[in-house]
Amino acid sequence: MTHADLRADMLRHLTYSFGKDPEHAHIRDWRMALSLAVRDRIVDPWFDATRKTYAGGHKRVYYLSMEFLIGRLLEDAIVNLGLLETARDAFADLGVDFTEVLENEPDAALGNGGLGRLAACFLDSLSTIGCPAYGYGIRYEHGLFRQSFVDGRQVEEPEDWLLQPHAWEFQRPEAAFEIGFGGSVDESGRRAVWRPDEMVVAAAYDTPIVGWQGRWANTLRLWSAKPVRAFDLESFNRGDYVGAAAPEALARTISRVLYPDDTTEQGKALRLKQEYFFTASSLRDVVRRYLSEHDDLRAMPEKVAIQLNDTHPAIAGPELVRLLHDEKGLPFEDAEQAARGCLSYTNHTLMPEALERWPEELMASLLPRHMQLIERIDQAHAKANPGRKVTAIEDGEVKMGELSFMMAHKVNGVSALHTGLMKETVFAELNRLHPDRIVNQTNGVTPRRWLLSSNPGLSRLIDDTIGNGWVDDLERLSELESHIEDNGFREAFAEAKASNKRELARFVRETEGVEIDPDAMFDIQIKRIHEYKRQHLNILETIAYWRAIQENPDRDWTPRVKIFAGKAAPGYVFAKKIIHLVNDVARMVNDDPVTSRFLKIVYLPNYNVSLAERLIPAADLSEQISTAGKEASGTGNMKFALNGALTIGTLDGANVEIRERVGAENFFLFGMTAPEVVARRTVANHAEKAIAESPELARAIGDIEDGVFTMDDPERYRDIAQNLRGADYFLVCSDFSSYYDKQREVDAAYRNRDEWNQKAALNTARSGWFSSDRTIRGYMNDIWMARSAL
Ligand code: GL2
Repeated sequence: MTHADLRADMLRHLTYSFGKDPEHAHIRDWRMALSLAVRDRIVDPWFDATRKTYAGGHKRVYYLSMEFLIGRLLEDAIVNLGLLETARDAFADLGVDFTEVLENEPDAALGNGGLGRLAACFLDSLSTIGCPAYGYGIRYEHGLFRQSFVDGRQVEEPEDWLLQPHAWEFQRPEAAFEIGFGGSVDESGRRAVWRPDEMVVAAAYDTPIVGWQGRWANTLRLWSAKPVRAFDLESFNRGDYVGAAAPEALARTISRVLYPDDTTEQGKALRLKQEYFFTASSLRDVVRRYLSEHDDLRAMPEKVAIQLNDTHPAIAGPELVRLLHDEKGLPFEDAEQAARGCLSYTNHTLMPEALERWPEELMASLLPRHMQLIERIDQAHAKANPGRKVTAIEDGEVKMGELSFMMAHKVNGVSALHTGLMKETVFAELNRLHPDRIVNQTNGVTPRRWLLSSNPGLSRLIDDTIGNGWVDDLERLSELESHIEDNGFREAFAEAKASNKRELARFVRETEGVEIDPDAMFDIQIKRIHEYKRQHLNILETIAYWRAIQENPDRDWTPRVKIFAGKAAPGYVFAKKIIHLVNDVARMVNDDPVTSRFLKIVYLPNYNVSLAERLIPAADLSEQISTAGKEASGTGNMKFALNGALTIGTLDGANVEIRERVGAENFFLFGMTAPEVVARRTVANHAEKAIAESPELARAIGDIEDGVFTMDDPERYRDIAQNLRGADYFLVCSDFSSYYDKQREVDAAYRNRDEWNQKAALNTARSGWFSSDRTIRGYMNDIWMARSAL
């Protein structure tokens, strides 16, 4: 396709799809026109993929996820179709700024963080590999809230990406299911019959997801909740206009908002409704599709693999048993076996407060038949495993992790360390009873978005050095290693980074009004705010460094810019305080005439996928400093290493594997190991002792307590200081010295810029294993028994 063809297609859409004269087109009109022109190119490969799947009788993978954090889709599609230059040229002809067009697209923020972004990377890899697959989720009207700061405090505003027409989806009025809630179970007949007393319609919206070079495209099918009857005419005629619109409002509530918290479980009825809503519609769709080609439901596992992304869709176990047993008439045992043959479950966290448990009472009132089936599944498990202690129901609650485990043929963790801990802790007994069930699949990230498209400078250099085979075979980055000795290559590598940093400095100046020096070290921590991720460890170290510079301003300090971004759950008071603290410290430090040559702090608001794409390519140092044993994997850590940042981190999650691969000498390790963390917690007054041993830490905490950063309100951070001096569950104090000292090693290392560049380039060259293509192949071989249809 030439740029003239693309331009003609855009002009046609502008005119005939949107009724706009090019003379009066806004950036948004151009963006929509380009999106439709690009989408047109995806439809044929998409249809082809569906035809091939049917014709070849291929097994299909169904990825059920409450979250798909896909971000912008236009550039991704353009890059995968190889149309980047074509589109750039088409806009040059038209005199329209292409970058502005791309940046006009709102982020689809249908996820909280790593778990949702992983699902999006998996979609890209499934299509690139040509594995027939569907992503199933919820079409939230409001994705993750928009964050801004007022006097340094986080303020949340609703996100409304669907207020404008969405270019990528196709509505499927024919694919709709009625989903019930509540009611009773009639057991008078041969089969139990559930009679719900509330019904909503699940309506499907399909987005094609095209893989690298347009060879294959899968479908992301998102469900939107609608009323069975849109409008209550009777109420309207009575003059009750609010009542007339009530059915619509009530039904729509289910797919209205994404819950903005991924680390605590609040057991809200609406959340359980959301979970059942999308799981039940997806499973009905799966069974319908299977029966359109086959008739033996017992053989379903040969053609159907269903992955549960965390326990959010865990109700899939009982629901699939219900469909096969109650509705299709299979004996319970056969239904259970067929369901288990299809289902597998990914665990993403060991933190007890994040593991879902639902009150039996709530489950029984919202899903009465499912509650009965959960009991039956649990009893069957007890019978098959005499003497077992573990149960799916305990203290009046249904434990969704245990239920998922019992109903899955495979259960996986997301990094080697996490999978090991899963076996030893949360699922210790279940692992003993089913020793082959738990497997590891270390997370990965798509190189199309996280290198090729977000870091064009570095990508070009890699292409010029080893060709472009790395894009769908990322391990080929290892071919770069032999070039690292070459001065010319190292300089070009350094220049790609420097150019990304200059671009970020411009962005920070324009959006925040803060001047940062592109020659300083860019030290970046971007992720959700949580005590276990320890942004407060980072800011304490920053305060200590600031004091050290103040005391000795004539020393030759290594200039740094500390960059933070990330949202706190609206109800997570401590996390919000951490944000406020960072902003307060930033204000003081950035204005300090003595130190500001050496140290700047920037907290960028509204962290999302697009901002990550801007920040990661410009990083020198990646902060991965969670309390060991708490971060299941991390995926940001992989994106940074791939883009040539060095990591400062603990032995947690995938950091362990990153360090193994990039080499211990190219990774700044600090802190306690997971077993040391457990032991340290038993030491009386561990925090107090750590503070007594570190004058830097004592002073930093003292500064916070004395109101150095909060002259207007010295009490503001009392509770943070108290927490640090007291329980300090996440061991910020105990890891402080090790972290502070390691940061000084980082300073020294950064001064030898050539050696640093070499280490950075080695990080890129050795990160090929962290491609989500590798992860997906692992799932296909070890869990789904699925093959590429290409
Ligand atoms: C998470 C884990 O916290 C994170 O370590 C992991 O990388 C991702 C993806 O496996 O899953 N679990 C979770 O609930 N969220 C995560 O990011 N939100």
